[in-house]
Amino acid sequence: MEQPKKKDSGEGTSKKQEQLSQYKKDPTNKPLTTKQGLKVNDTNNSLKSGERGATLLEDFLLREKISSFDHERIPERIVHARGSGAHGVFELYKPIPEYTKAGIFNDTSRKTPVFVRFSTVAGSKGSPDLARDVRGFATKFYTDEGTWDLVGNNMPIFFIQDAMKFPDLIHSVKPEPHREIPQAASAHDTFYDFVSHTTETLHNHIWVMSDRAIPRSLRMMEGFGIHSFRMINDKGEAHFVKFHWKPLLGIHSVTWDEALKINGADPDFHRRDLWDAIEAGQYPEWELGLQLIPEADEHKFDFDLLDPTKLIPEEMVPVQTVGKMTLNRNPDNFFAETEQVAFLPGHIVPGLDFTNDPLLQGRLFSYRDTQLSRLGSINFQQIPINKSVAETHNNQRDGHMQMEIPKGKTAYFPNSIGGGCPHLSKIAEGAFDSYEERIDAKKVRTRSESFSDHFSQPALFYRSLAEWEQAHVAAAYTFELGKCTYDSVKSRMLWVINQIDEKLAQKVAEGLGMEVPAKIEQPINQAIGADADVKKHQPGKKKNYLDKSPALSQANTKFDSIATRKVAVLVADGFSSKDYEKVINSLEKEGAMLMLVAPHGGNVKCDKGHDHPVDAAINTTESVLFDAVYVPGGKKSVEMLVKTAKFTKFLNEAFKHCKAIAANNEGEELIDKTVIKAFKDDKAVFINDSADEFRNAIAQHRNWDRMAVAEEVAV
Ligand code: HDD
Repeated sequence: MEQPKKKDSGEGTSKKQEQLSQYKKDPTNKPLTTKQGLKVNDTNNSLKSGERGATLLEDFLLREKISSFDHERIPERIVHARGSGAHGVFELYKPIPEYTKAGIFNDTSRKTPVFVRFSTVAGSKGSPDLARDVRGFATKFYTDEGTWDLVGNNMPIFFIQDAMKFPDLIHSVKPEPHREIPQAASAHDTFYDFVSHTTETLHNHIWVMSDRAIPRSLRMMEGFGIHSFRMINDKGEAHFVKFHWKPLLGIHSVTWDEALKINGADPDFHRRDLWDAIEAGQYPEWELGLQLIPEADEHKFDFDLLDPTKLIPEEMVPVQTVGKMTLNRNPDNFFAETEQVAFLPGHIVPGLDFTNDPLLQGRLFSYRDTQLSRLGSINFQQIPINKSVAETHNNQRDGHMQMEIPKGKTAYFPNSIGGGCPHLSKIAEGAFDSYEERIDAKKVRTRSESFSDHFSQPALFYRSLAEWEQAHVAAAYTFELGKCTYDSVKSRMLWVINQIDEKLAQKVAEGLGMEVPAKIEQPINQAIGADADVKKHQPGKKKNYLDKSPALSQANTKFDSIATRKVAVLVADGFSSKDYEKVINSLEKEGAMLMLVAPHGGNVKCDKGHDHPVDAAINTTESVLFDAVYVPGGKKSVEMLVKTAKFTKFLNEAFKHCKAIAANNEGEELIDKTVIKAFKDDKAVFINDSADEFRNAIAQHRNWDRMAVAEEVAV
């Protein structure tokens, strides 16, 4: 397959890339050495006393090699262990000095280097990519004023309101401790036991039941900073701000049936997809959007801006687009970069600040703490991927793996022996100063009553979805609860879902073969301290301050591009080169990736006798790895395809997953062997139609109108 021309990868063009290049090592034409630089003559045999003799302790080559190997692993992240990263750049569209003095938001000529790590939350490092889960979306901006980390997710809210509950949440969703089952899955008793008792989780939870939890690509999902942060201008005035990443390719997902199958066919599906797109020069892009709220409007909403389980509907506060991020370079080494990168919500720059969101406040402690056990030293910020591009000087000293050589006699402040250096900076010179927020309160261990509305926003989300999306949510609840074994847990969940939407609860109850309970025995929300007035903290009655928020539905995303869409072309020897070229010319010029799937590997010959390299032999691939399927004509080719059952399965499955399917001339004979025969008038099935129509259907991502019949297809 011809690859689109690779754009400039940006290598060496940013301060960060220049800095990283000092640490890179290339073994080409270099001798193998020990870690201390000795050239090695034999790395296959240990030193022995005699040919068949015992190995000698003296063998430092053996000891160094084995010992280094023994210590290759570091603890995986307790959450977000499975991840994929990429380098890129952030560019500002327009300065916003009225909101913030941060350099990154004031200088449109800057190309701020970034490193982004996407992740799943619950699974281990080697877990499959298509788990039903939240996706982490963490961005490290290497700004001239210091590193800023925006450590967000692909959903705009979080499960819990107070960091104190984070270990409970994570312990409930992780594999159950007695037998370490299930891996990378929320569908088990302990998670639903927790969720059903902790109704603040419901909003994030219903997002996880939606298609947002099974993205088609990391490049096709939104990102959110979640918390309300603060932007501060040079007059010291503050605005609350919520950060949004909007993917230029739109927000698209796979179906649950596909997700399950992709996890078997290619557990690295998302990681590979991100890597391949960047290698092909099809750089993923997101626009950065801001929702800004003047400090004076803090209490104007029906919810609390400090509550991370609430979003601000875009229809109430529009998202202003201020810049664009492009990921244009794959890492050179997974461990050195993607594994060792350390994000800290506490990494901010002048012009930005935190709020009192109690989840954010706890995060400010947790991330630094976790890096100490994960990376092993207070010097983790000296690891190349974590190193600031702004110069660093301070009196913090020593520790494991100190990589720098701080000169001078003094390591304290104030000093006169060292000339008072490193010296303090004035705020006008760019020093960080915290926003002067007035706090005058009693010290209390409690939850604000303004956080107790747990049902309004999950209901708003559900109401805002298209019918097909709602059907997916119902199926997801039914699947997840169907995997639970405690009736008490399932019943409590049904009561809780009923508070969101009665018809939804009814549908799930039918799937479980249970009744929706009219009431529950104990108070649901036990997330408050034992002495607290539990009644006071029961979730309040659902409010309706906005009927629908269209921005929440994937039905309203972008459907204009077919860039990077993978189209399987089913061929055998003798396929029609005329048919093939017509389609390939139309789709490839817009960046779609056509891949030849044939009965065998190697080459296939078209009817003109030319060899075409096969991208995948049918026994090594599955239709779930593609976005659309095309069958060109060619008598001999189609006769061969018809004989191989896997091609029929391939098409049936693509049909089941509502994908665009096209065939020309004899290609129709293969279609006639599949369920598609009865659905040739489907709006995403094209028999001898124009390549443009096929293109438009691919851009639509899926034909969800097909869903009802597609569900009946048994593959
Ligand atoms: Fe967290 C990692 C996102 C709440 C404690 N978190 C981590 C990562 C992401 C998030 C994307 C992976 C970063 C990477 O790629 O290395 N976490 C969130 C979001 C939250 C959130 C969006 C809520 C809005 N997290 C949260 C709380 C706590 C933590 C409340 C603890 C009190 N998170 C961690 C951690 C991790 C982490 C244990 C594991 C690895 C790491 O930090 O570096 O400290």
